[in-house]
Amino acid sequence: MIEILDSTLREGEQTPYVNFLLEEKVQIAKLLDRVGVEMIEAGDPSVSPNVANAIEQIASASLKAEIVAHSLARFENIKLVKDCGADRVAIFYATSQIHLDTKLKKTPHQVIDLIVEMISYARSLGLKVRYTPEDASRTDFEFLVQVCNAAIEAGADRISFADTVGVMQPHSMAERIQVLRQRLLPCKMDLHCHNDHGLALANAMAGIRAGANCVHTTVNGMGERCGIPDLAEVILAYANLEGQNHYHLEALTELAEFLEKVTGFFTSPNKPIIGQYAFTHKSGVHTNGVLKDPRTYEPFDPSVIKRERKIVIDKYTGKKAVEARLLEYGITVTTQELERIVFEIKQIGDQRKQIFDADILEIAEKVTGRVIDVIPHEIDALLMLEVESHIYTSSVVRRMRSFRNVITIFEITGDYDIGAIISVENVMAMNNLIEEIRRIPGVKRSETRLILKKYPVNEAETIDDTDTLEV
Ligand code: HCA
Ligand code: CU
Repeated sequence: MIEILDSTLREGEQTPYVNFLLEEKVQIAKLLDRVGVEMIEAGDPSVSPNVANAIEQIASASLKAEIVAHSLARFENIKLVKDCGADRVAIFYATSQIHLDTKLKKTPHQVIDLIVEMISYARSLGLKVRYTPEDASRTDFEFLVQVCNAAIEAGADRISFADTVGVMQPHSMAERIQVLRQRLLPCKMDLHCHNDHGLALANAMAGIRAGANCVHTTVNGMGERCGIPDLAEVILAYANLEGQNHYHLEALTELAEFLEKVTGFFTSPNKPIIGQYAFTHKSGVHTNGVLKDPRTYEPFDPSVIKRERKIVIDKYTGKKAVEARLLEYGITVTTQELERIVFEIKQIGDQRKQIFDADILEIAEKVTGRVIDVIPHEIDALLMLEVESHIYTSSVVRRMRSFRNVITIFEITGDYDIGAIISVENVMAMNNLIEEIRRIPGVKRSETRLILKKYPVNEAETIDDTDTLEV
C-alpha cells in the first residue's frame, strides 16, 4: 500500500507568488487529514514566525496524519522544529557534486559528519527523522549509498530520494530504487519527484513499484518551478490503475478548489482529475458514446470526486447531443428538424468562438417555427466584479475576453476592480453569461445593472473648432 506525504504547506508554498495565511494553512491541513494522507509536511519553521505558528497549530490539532517539519541541517533549526511540536523533522542536505562544490563548499566526508551530527541531535530531542539527500538523482551513486546508510545508522528511519530538478525517467527511477533497496539498511523510502519534464507522477509510480514506500505530493501539483505530483492525480492513479485506495476521494475536489481560491494559482483546464475540462466531451462521436454509456469515453465516474460530466455543443457536436440538450429544455423535434438545427449550429460554429444555449434555442425556434418560450431581444448590462485581493485582475480579464458577449472591459477604482459591458440576446443568455463569469477563479462578487436606455453621443455635442468659433 502506498503512503502519501503531502507537502502543499511546505513545497507548495515555494510556488512563485504563493503565500498562505495562518488560518488557511490550518484549514488545508484539516482537509488533507480528511483525505487521509499519512503525513503532512507543514512547513519549515525557520522561514518565518507565521510558518512556525502554523506548524504549532497544526501539530496540536489532533490530526490523524503525522506532522512533519522541514529543516536545514543546523542545530538551531532542528530545535525550532522540536519547539513547534512536530512529530518528525525532515533534514535536507544536498549530496550532488554540483551542490557540494558551488553551494555548500563541502567535501563528501564533511557532509557525512555533519548529517550524522544533526540526525543524532534530532533523535536526542525525541524527534523522528527523515533524511533527504537533496539532488539525490544527480548524486554519485556510491556516495549516495554511503551517506544514506550513515543517516540510517544515526537514527533516520526514512530516506527521501529527491529528484530535485526532475531529471529521472520511469526506467532509471526503477533501476535506482531497486539497487538502493538492496544496498540500504532497513528504512522507509520516500520519493520526491519534481515535474520539470512532466514525468513526476510516472517516476514516482515506477519508484514505488521498485520498492519505495511513499510519494510526496502537493495539491494542484504546486511547488518550485513545475512542482511535484498532484495529490488528486496520485490518489486516482493508484485507485483506478493499481487498484489501491485507502483515501477519501470525495474531499479532493473541494481541496483543489480551496487551494485555487486562496493561492490565485489556477490549474490549466485540461489538467487531469481536477481540471475544468477533465469530464467535458465535445465531438459528435464522443458525445454520442457518452450519452449511451459514459464509460465509452471516461476512465472513471466523475461523481467519485464529486464532479459532473459536461457536454459542449458546437460545430463538432452531433445530433444526439443536440437532441439531449433540447430535451433538457423540454423541446422535442423531428429527425428532419434536428438535422437542420445541427446544420445551423455548424454554420455558427464556423463563424465564432462560442455557442450558447440561447443560440441553440433560437435556431430551434427558427427551424421548427414554434415559439420556444424565449423571446429574443437585445439586453445590455453593466457588470461589475470584485476580484480576490491576492489575484491579478489581469488574469480575470484574460478569461473574460474569451466571451463574445463581453463588449468592453475596464479596470476600475473603487469597490469593484473590473467593469464590463455585456450585450446578450435575452435574459436566459444573460444568466448563463453571468454564471460563467462568476465561475472564473478569483471572482469574489459581482453586480449587474441592466441598461434601460442608451443615448448615442450627439456629434454636435462634441467640441470641435467650428463649434467653438460659432459660440
Ligand atoms: C528543495 C528541497 C526539496 C526537498 C525534498 C525532500 C527538493 O530543493 O527545495 O525533503 O524530500 O526538491 O530536493 O524540496
Ligand atoms: Cu522539492
